[in-house]
Amino acid sequence: MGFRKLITGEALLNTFKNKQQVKNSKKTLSLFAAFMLLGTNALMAQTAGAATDAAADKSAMWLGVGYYTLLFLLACVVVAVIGKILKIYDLTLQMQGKKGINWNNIIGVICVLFLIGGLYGAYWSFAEQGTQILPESASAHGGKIDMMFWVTTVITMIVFLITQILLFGFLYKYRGSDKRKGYYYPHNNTIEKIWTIIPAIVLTVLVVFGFFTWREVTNTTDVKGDINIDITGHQFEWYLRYPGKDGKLGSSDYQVYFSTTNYLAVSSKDRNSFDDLKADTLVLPVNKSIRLNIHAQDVIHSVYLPHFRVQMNAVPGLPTFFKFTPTITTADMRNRLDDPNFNYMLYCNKICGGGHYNMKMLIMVVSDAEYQEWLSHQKPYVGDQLKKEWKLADVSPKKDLPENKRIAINN
Ligand SMILES: [Cu+2]
Repeated sequence: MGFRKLITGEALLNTFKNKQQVKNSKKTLSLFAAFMLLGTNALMAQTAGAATDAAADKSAMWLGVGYYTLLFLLACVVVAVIGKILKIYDLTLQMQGKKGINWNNIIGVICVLFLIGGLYGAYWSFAEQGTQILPESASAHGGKIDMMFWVTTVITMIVFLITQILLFGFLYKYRGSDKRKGYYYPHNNTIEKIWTIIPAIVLTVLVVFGFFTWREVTNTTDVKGDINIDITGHQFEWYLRYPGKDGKLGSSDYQVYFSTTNYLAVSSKDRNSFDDLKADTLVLPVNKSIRLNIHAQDVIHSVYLPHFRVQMNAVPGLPTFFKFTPTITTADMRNRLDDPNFNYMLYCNKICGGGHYNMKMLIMVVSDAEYQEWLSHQKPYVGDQLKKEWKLADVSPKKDLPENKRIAINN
């Protein structure tokens, strides 16, 4: 009972009038302190014991929940007690015939402090996290996407600064005072027009700017690209298929069943597929236009190459594509960033299931000569087993290289 009254703050005023209740609230506070100590000890015991089984983990979790709930309640009590102390102080001042606390001034100052703290927080996140931003774009079109990003960021930052300073500045400047009376000002058409039309124009410009940029990046009359690569998302990895010597990728067929030998459901009727190659690293020659043909076998995935400002959904049954030109080799980017361990990566950017977090692939951008060298060491997609299944023993006489002889360009 004392507990509930305490947090509502209802009893606290009486607390100072009634000795019995002072006693009660003291008891309650002591009880809280005991709980807190108990909670801390129990948590520490759990950590020290390093219990790893699930049951212990769960009980530790509930202990944590209990601990933070108590901490929150204690914080409420502290705020209520401080409030009541100030109230008593206020009343004492008034009883002595002095002016009471000017709450309007206090709240006005708190608003200004909040503004300063908030602006510092915004500055801090730019200063701290700003360094974690992606490096310069490594693709030909990436600069346009970056431009759009920066224009949007600058506009929203200007709006953020103006609105926050006006909001909290006005709260301070026009805080309650005995010297002036609030003016009832329900409506003004001019103001309504200004704050509707200006954001509408700015947003329209941003949307149109975005529309044209996206169109420029994706709508190209030459949809083929210098190199066609098939990329297929599957929970939770990516499969690659490169064109062989003919430079053409064989088509896949939705009527073909997936199997361990033909996991991309490639059509045996398309001769172009007979020399196609499989790979486990996305190796790209620099300054060549790359067309990624994007597929998915189970759920929606998303092909995301942040360093190249490329992203496109991989939708089962609906092949998509993205054409782009890498402009900076991995080695060059390592030099520019002064980071010998830097690597371009391809990620899945759709939460596609339990293994999504690890659905990634290494990308290497290399010179054309290095690319050709690497390509010559890749295994054919149509392996010996699949050749037998398709009765194609004579199609590709070149024998598969053993696994350990494949050149790892990523080292
Ligand atoms: Cu995925």
